[in-house]
Amino acid sequence: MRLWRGGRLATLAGDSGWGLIDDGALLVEDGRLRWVGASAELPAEAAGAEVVELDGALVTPGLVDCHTHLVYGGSRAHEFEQRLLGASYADIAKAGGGIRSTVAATRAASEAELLASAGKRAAALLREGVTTLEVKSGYGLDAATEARMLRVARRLGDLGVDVRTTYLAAHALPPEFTDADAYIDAVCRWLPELYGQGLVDAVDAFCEHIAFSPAQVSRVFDAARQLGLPVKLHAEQLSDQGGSQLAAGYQALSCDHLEYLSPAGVAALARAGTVAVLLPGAFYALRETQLPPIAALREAGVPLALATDHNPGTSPTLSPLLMLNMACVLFRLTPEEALRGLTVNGARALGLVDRGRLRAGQRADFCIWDCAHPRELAACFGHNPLKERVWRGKRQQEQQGQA
Ligand code: DI6
Ligand code: FE
Repeated sequence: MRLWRGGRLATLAGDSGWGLIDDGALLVEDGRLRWVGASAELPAEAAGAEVVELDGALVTPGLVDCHTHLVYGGSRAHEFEQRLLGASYADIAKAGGGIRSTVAATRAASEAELLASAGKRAAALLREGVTTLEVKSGYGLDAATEARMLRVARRLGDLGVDVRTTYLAAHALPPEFTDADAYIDAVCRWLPELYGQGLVDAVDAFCEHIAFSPAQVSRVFDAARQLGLPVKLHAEQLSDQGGSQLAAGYQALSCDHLEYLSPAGVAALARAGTVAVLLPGAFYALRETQLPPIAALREAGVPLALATDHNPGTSPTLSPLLMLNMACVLFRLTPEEALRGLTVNGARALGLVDRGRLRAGQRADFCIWDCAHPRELAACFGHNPLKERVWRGKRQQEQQGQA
C-alpha cells in the first residue's frame, strides 16, 4: 500500500462542486483508491503504507481525453495557411484535401512510422496529465490501414496510459469509391474482423453534408449493435443533420462537436443519457462562430465532456489544459464544468465509470499539480503546472511498459 498525504484534493466526488479536501490523503492498493479523506482521519490500515508527501500540492483525478485522432501520417499545416487566405474547411475537403490528404499519407506510412509519430503525440498528452486516452481510426479507409491504425493505437498503451480504440472508417469517402453506399457496405463488412482481433472498443462516424448521411450512419450503427459495440457520433459540427437524434436512438455514449445542435437534438441527448463532448480546439481553429447550445444542454441535464479532438486538420493541439481554458473563454463553461468534462464526464463518454473521481473504489489515476486551487488549471493557459502523473497507483518512473 502507498499513502499520498498532505495535499489539497479536488475529488469531484459528488455531482456538483469541487469536492475539496484541504489537507487530504489518498491510500492506494493494487492500482485502486482504497481510501480518500482528510489526513487527520487516516484509517488504521494506513499505518504500514509507504508514504509520499504532497507538501500542499493540488491533486485531481487523472485527465481523460475522450476524443482524439492521434494516429496518422503527414501534416496539414498548409491547409491552415489556405484557410487564413479565405478557403473554408468544406472547400478544402471538396477539392480533395482535408481528411483525404491525411488518408494518402497514412496509407503510405509503415506501422513503425505511425507508432513513432503517434507515440510522440501521446507523450505530450501524458505530460499534461492524461491517464486515459481514446484514439480513433479513420485515416485508413481500407481494411488493412484501419487495422494498422488501431494496432498502433493499442500499442500506445505501452507508454503507461489506458487506450480505448474507436472504429471511424465512416469518416470520409476514400478515393477508390464513388458510391458512398457501397463504401458503407465495406465499412460494415470490415468491422466484425477488426472487432474479432480485439482492436475495437466503440464505433463512430462523421455525419455531415461533406461526409455521411444519417441513413448511412444508421447502417454502420446497426453493424456495431450486432456485435454489442457502443456507438458515438461526430454530429452537427458544420450543419444540423439530425445526427444526434439518430445517435440517441442507439443509446450512443456520446455525440461530439454539436455547434449546430437543435433543441430537438438537445432533448434527444437528455432522454438517452448521451454525453455531449465539446471540442473547443476545432471550434477555435476553424474560426467557427456558431456556439454549441451550452445553456440548453446544461438546463436539460446533459453531461458535458471536453476533449482535444487532436487531429492534423481541425484541431492540431496536444494540450488538454488549453482546452480547459478555451471551454471557459469560448463556451462559457465554469472551470468546474470544464474539469469535470476532462475527468468524470470524459470517462462517461467512453462508457467508463471506474475513474474520473477521487473516491474509494475508483482507479488510482491522479495528477499532482503545482497549484493552490483547481480553478487555476482553467484560468491559466500556455503553462503546464503538472508535477507528477500517477497511473494505476504507479509513480512516473514505474509506468512504462505496464499496460
Ligand atoms: N471532424 C473533425 O473535426 C475531424 N474529423 C471530423 O469528423 C477533422 C478530421 C480532419 O480534418 O482530418
Ligand atoms: Fe474528431
